[in-house]
Amino acid sequence: MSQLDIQTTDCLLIIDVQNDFCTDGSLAVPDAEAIIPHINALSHQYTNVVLTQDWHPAGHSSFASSHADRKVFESVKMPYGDQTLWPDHCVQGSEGARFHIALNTEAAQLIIRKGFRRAIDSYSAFYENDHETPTGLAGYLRERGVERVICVGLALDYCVRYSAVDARREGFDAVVIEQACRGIDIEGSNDQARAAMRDVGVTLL
Ligand code: VGL
Ligand code: ZN
Repeated sequence: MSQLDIQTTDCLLIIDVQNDFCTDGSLAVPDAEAIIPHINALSHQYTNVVLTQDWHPAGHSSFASSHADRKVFESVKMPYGDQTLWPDHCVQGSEGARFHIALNTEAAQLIIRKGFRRAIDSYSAFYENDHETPTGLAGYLRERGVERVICVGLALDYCVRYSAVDARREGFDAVVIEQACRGIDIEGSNDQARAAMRDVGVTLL
């Protein structure tokens, strides 16, 4: 299946299309900009459109620079579980945190900011990385009558993956349009993400 039968009860969830995840950004995802024309074309077709924005305070605990003797992409134990350490990225108010200039943001009704608490990261648009603290998105979507979440954006293996899995956990149907996503792909993480999403009934297109 390459085309979706779009419903008014769908929500297009556009995840983290921000400068720091694009070329020359601090956590650049390979070929990230290639997805933007696809996403812009999609955003005109959906009644409900939500953007997410990774939004960290300076010195965030997910930054390798916040930990003595730790390197980027190493994993550390946090009270809420294992946490991968990242280059500083998407710092609140910075150029890197802004949406990419080519992304059409006009169709969006809501922007969910996440990762704004210093001590905890948030990959998913629904829950922080403790998998307990909600962002409020599930309630918003339910009140709006949304039944299915269509996920696109960055990065396939982190924020897209956890958002799609949590959409299923919250009882929504979930679809990931792969041509409108790109992954970081650390040690096979793209394939792990695909398997994890399929396991919980996410449709990968
Ligand atoms: C993301 C790593 C750290 C993402 C955000 O948007 O996938 N990945 N922060
Ligand atoms: Zn982040």
